[in-house]
Amino acid sequence: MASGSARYLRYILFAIFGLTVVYFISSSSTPTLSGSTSAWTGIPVKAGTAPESAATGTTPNPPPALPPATADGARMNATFVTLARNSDIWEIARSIRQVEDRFNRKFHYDWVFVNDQPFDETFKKVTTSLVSGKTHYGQIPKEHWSFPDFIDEGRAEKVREDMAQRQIIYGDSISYRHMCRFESGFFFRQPLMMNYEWYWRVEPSVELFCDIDYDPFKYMADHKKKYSFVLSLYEYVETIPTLWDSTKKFMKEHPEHIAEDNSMGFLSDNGGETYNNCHMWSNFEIGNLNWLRSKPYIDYFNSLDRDGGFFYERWGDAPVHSIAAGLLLQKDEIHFFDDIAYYHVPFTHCPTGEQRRIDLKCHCNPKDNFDWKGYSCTSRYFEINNLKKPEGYEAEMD
Ligand SMILES: Nc1nc2c(ncn2[C@@H]2O[C@H](COP(=O)(O)OP(=O)(O)OP(=O)(O)O)[C@@H](O)[C@H]2O)c(=O)[nH]1
Ligand SMILES: [Mg+2]
Repeated sequence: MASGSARYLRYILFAIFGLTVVYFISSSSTPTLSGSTSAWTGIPVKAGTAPESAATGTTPNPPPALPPATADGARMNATFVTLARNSDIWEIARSIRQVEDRFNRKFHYDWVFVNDQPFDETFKKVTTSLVSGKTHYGQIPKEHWSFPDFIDEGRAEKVREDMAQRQIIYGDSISYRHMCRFESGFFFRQPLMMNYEWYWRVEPSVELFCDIDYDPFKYMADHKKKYSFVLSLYEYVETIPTLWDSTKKFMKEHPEHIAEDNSMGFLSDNGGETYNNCHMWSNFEIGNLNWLRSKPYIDYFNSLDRDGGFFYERWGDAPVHSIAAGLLLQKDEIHFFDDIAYYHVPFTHCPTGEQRRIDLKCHCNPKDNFDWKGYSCTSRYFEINNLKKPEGYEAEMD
């Protein structure tokens, strides 16, 4: 009896010990939201990874189910950014869904939305539900979305009337001009953007056609890239008749800002005498915000802004960003993301090469690929950078 009781006691002690071990193991793997460590990865979060406050609100999302799948688990100090109106909600919802499905559901980067008007509840509710990172909503200050005092509004109005008559696309629009000026000179200095180092611009109604299983922000940082593109083309010259004259004036005034090994060969066919109108399409961009906030870029933007072409012509942010990247950056700081397959009406970038498209699970039609067509400037990029064009490009030329 006595030895039987001792055996029972031993069983009970073993059971208590076992339960205690199980308890400690399970409680130490339960995520905790406090401290400076990522709750889901155990990886220390870099200071300034995300802004703490928003100009008009921040909506935290529930914790993601999966840890970020970057190569070494490190997260970049990066965000998506979208300029949109409340009426763009269903078009931007489609873009977000694509970006999430192809990339961000594995990475959970934040998304900053900016607007010249306050965002409404529907916009915030729907976008927050779709983005797997944190969402932030900001209103653009008046001085970044209005005529500067040095602009003659009467002259600007006459230009709009004339462009309307000549049926130049968006030629009669004031808001389109504010948009182009904002994207050229101000989006990267909004309070919500100031804590980030990298951005990925997304517009309404764009499509992504292939899986992106690595972190393009990290790729940019690791390879010392500052600006990137997927589509390039010739600008509609009627919208920028004097942009190159203004640029040449800037180059003369600020030779110290011009990079030695620049991409002038992409922008000009005669060593800089005239502009060939080639630009990288800025509705897609992954880039470095510190470069846009640097003195060379700001000096260039201020010089263009003073010359008035955002209002006296209809300068687009795409040629402005491209000329800046082409002249102020070393040519190897500009990256072509061949593996990011993309559509913005009316052009498609679909990677060349069947095996590549299969590997990336692409669903674009290779016939739609714009890269090697006559109106694309991507060949020039390959030529000035001595890059080998992918096998099979000749078959996609027309
Ligand atoms: N808040 C706000 N956003 C705008 C306004 N106009 C354009 N946008 C945004 O600015 C970006 C560029 O505008 P788009 O109308 O797409 O210009 P686009 O790409 O040259 O022309 P589309 O071929 O029509 O797409 C988009 O993200 C728009 O949602 C505006 O007046 N207010
Ligand atoms: Mg657009």
